[in-house]
Amino acid sequence: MSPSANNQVPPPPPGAPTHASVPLEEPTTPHEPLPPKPEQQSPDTVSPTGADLDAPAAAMSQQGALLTTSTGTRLRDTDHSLRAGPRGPALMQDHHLREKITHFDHERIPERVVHARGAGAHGIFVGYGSATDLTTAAFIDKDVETPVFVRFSTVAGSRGSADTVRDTRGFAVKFYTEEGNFDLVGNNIPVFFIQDGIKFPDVIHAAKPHPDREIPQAQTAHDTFWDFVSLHTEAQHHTIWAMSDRAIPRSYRHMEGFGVHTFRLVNAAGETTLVKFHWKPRLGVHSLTWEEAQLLAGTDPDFHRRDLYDAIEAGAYPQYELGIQAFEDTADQTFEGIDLLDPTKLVPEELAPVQPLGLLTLSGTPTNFFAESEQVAFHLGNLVPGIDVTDDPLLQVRLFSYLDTQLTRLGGPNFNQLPVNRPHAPVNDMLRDGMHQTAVHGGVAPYRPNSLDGGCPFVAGDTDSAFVDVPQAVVAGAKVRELSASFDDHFSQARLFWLSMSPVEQDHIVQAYTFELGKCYDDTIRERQLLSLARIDGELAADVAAGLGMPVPEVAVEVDDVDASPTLSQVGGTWPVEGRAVAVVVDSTADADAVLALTEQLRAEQLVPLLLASKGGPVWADRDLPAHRTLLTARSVEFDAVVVAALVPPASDARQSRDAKAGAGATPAVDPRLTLLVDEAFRHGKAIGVVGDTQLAATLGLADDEAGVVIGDASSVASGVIAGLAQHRAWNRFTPTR
Ligand code: HDE
Repeated sequence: MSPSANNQVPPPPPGAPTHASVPLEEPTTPHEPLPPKPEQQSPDTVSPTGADLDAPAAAMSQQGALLTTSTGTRLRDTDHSLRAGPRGPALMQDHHLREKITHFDHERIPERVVHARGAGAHGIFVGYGSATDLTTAAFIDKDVETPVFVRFSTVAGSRGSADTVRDTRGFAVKFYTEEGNFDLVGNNIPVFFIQDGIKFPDVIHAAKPHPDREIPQAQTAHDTFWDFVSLHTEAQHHTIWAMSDRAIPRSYRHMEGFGVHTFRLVNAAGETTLVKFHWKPRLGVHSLTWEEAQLLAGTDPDFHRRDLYDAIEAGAYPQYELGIQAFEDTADQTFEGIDLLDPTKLVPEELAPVQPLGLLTLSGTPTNFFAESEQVAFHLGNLVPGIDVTDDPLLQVRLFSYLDTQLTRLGGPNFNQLPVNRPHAPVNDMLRDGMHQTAVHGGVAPYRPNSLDGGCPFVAGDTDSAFVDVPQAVVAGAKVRELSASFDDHFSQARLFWLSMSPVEQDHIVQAYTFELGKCYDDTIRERQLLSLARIDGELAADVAAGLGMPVPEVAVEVDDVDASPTLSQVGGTWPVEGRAVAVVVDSTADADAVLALTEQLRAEQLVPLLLASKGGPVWADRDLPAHRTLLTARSVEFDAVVVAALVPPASDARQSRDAKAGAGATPAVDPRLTLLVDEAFRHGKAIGVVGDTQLAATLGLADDEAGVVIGDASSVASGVIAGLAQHRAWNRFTPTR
């Protein structure tokens, strides 16, 4: 029977864009994307290795026991190219050779133009539910668990540069929330060099190596940097932070993080609050000394990366509390006279305390560094409902830059499809095609409105918890290239920072300025920077000038009177010691049982004791306990504390020709590298324990009335070292100038 005979609608002719009925009016009922036409097929949904999508994660990229080509053909040989006879030329037909070499030739992608050196980790964020009156953002609701990926970084150095250089650290967090990805792309310093993002290429050009010789790497101790910051005095506040101990953190686990800019929170009633985001490390904020940082850059350039991954592997999971400083959203967007849109200004915590929102725990190291740490793409435009941006002129430019930079770095517009960037929320965008497209989109109408795909996708309504741009009034005015006068003060907060430091920290700042300017060639640049220092503090300028052998500058401008913010100082308090490394110096004469009990006591506090002996292999003949480090391979800077359980006599390589650390002196009773280790640990203010009596300790130049030195039996030494580590350093071993 023909269809018309019983009034059935005939099927559309082949080629019609849809088999669904197409309404005259724009569709009004949202629904899931339409099913494909019956004859439409897609590639099977398998992983890049042909595994089912519900297979274990490892099988997604590698499966089967045998080597294959990238298209799954098993191979019998990958060590010999196909050639015309064993001594003949390679043959062009050797596809395996060509595939292997060609892929290798393209393994590198451009490194990040800034923050190239970094390390990422996985974790979980749990909300406290403490700010639900300020924002609708669901991930901060009580007990909501959100997976995150964090990437810590330095700014100036190349991808292979050392971790411990003096620099600002990046602290970028991607929250995979149920409402979409939220990226909080911050730094470990709460203010920035410049007020307007248009200067970013300039400040980075100045900080990067000189363009002619491409030196120095990952350092600001050179003329172009100081030329820039002395000419653009808005940089002086960030610069004094960069000259402080904040710029040489002990580890990523001991750093604060800051969103820097002011953000705007929106609650369910549409009310707004201005906020600054903070991350507070549970282990406290602690730094290296400059000498440690320099030695580490050679001894272990991966020190921070190793520390992060070792700590996670040892179960000492780094934790940071997310908090906000909240301010009324007034028309002038200022708080206590501080312009909240000026990214070179902080708000002292004494004036606006940080309110905790939730806890981040880093519990996973990457499986593949490239796929995760290299390919992660942050963007502070990745916001969720309840969090919006402000008109901070630095932030506004960043909104443009991050998306743009990924196109070059990750080779096209589909970088959010890379595994580490994929949201955990359902995605229904109308972005199509492009390089490296991995989605097989259905439908024929990726535009709105449409009637062919049933109107899909619909836009969210009032009750769908969608992102709403806050209808913030824009201050009308003429188009100008200028900042408001409230951005003009470049010095008072640099002075605030200086006055907030303890005398020891002030000495470190003097030393850092003197070191950095001392490495400049140009006297005029030094002089110009001294003029800025004089506007921060006369004594600071005088001390640095003295170190440089230059006259103390006279400034006509009076220095503002400001209150200090004691919370900015790192000195004082006691902190958890998890993940700290302790060298336990041993040889076969040490009491093995006592040493084992001591290491157990340290491990119980989640410390990492490492046995250090004069040579590798088992320390005691009757126990299977190998030395973890030797006097040749170790340097004091790798450890937070040292316990000497044996006075190791000079080993066979304790001679200058084998290990320059041994020096050229006459053969002493104790291995000179042990003496050096203890001397360095002492001058860096580290906790030092000696298992034995004061006479034995005196051989190493240690007395028991020294701060942070404990001498006694194994158990009291372990307790003393733990107590010393809790203060980070024996601060009163340093005699400050002031
Ligand atoms: Fe960035 N920044 N930035 N930045 N930034 C980048 O984006 C930029 C700024 C920060 O681990 C780049 O994907 C401009 C402030 C971090 O992957 C690039 C301006 C703060 C990271 C870029 C700033 C940051 C970046 C390079 C001035 C602290 C590393 C690669 C308007 C609040 C993220 C990339 C990661 C990375 C541009 C200023 C933090 C080029 C134009 C202020 C932590 O897009």
